[in-house]
Amino acid sequence: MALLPILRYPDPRLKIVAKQVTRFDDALARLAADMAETMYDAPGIGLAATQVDHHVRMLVADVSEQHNELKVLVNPEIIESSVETSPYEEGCLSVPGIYDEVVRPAVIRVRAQNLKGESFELQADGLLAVCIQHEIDHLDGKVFVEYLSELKQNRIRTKLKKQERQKA
Ligand code: K1U
Ligand code: ZN
Repeated sequence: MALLPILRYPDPRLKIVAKQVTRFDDALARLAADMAETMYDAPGIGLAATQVDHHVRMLVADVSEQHNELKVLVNPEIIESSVETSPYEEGCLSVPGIYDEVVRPAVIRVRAQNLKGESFELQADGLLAVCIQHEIDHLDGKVFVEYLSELKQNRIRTKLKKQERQKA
């Protein structure tokens, strides 16, 4: 297993729309294992393949307190969303140190495949629903800051550039 480098916003590769997975092979299983290791190490509660520069529709998530309920979703699709919405102060491993409120459907039903290519459905609410929607946005080339005002997005870009300069 390996830790993978995470792309930082506004890297243009975060805008690439990920492709459907058609091969359920050892390479896909290895990528899922590396993504899980990278997510736990960060630490985070989710990670999309896009964030580690692999443009395939796969995400990992674990919102459990014990970090022992890993979910791997291949080709995830939201098939139902509640009308009821709920706000959550989101973060993103590609936008370090920035947290802001995003309003999303409170409950979702998702259809996905596992690493063997078998289809399953799951219903999610609370943090899992937020996390899965955030990760599917990554697979569609969207970063959560795009829900914020242009003014906030400009401030975030300036702050991240400053962070990069201080690191160098
Ligand atoms: O997609 C990502 O960059 C991962 C992101 C997922 C996420 C968090 C919060 C709301 C929506 C989606 C993160 O994991 S950011 C880090 C984080 O939230 C966290 C880290 C350690 C413990 C608990 C939370
Ligand atoms: Zn993110």
